[in-house]
Amino acid sequence: MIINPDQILNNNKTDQTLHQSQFKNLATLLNQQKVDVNQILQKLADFQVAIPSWALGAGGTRFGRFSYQGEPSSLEQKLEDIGIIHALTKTAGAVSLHIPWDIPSDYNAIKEKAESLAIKFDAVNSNTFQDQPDTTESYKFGSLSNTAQAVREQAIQHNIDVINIGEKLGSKSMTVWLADGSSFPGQSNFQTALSHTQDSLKKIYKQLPDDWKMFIEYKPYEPSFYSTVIQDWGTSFMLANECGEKAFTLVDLGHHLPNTNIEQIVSTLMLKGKLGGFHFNDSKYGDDDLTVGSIKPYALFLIFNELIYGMNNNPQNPELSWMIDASHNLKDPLEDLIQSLEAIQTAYAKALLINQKQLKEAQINHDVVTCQEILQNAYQTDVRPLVREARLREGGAIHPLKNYRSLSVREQLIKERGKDSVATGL
Ligand code: PSV
Ligand code: MN
Repeated sequence: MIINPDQILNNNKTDQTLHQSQFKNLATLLNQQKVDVNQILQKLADFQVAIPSWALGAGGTRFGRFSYQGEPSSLEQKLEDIGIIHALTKTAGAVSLHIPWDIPSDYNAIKEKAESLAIKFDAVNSNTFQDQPDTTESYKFGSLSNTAQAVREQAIQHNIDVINIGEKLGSKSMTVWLADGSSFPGQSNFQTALSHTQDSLKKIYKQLPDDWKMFIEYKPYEPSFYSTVIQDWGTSFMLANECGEKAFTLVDLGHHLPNTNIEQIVSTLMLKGKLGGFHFNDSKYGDDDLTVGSIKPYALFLIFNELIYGMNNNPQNPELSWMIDASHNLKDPLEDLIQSLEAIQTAYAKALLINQKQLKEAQINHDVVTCQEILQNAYQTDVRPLVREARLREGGAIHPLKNYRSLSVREQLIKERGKDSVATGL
């Protein structure tokens, strides 16, 4: 299914009058505060988030998977789903592929399809956390860190294959996330595992094209429950430094122990020019992969505050690769992704309202109360009309979710693909 821009235009007509008056009120208020509204609108329009190819179907838990009907069963259909989200939100202009789940059979056809939907190929992800039918070695006891050389070599080669696939599609980065670790004390020698991982990453890095970046993702636990080789940002940062200037740390919001100050991690990495990628999701307890902003929207706002500070003050840090990395067990995956995109834009818009000059002054004066007031005034501003206006100016829907339902997208997809189609992924 492909959404015709006229359908969106038509639907917007019903919402236009109310939206215009809400936007006008907000713009007047912001102008009084000397906020450059047009600049914020442009920043919102420019902010594009990659959709992971594995988030278009229903995810599962270890207790079961309840399929969502009309799921995409080919890469082409996955791109079409992202095309739908992008047409409505104008924020999802990229896809992040996971190999081997998404190896194209016809590269030109896939590239053409993506181009026709205004979708770019963002970071490609390798997968050495599952065994594949055509491989000889097993990753049960690790991949790049495995004590067996043959396993490490197979995993290194897989990562190189991923780079080659990404190159054919026009990707410019790869993400390495390892499930490597141990579940019982004594099972693994920490130093050996880390050394092997470092050597393996260096071998992959050697094959990285000059204009590519490598993102190294960390995670404290799961699937390993005692130790994980790349457990935290410090380990990832160290490995990225060891590899070289094209290697960076990737922060996934769900990959922290409870109450970790993620905004401070972001800030440190940007100061050191080593934050490369970002995975959005939300969580209450662990790597819950819930809809962005559904649990801790204020934390997300604080993270955006640091990201904006870094983007404005740290030329040593590259442009970031943004991606949603969530899983949908109960909701329509496309509706969930639309909600996530809305939450990202909202948090970004609120953080853009922070008067950085005033904040700095208050910090220098040790005026703690004013510091808090500045942050909370921005956070408590209802920025939804700004987000809607940014979308509208790009030809998107004022209310993407409402449009999604009124266009009966899911019903259409079920008609086209059937009730039993299942997307690849976890
Ligand atoms: C691991 O939990 C992770 O966050 C990594 O980004 C993976 O590649 C992704 O989820 C999908 O498995
Ligand atoms: Mn992730």
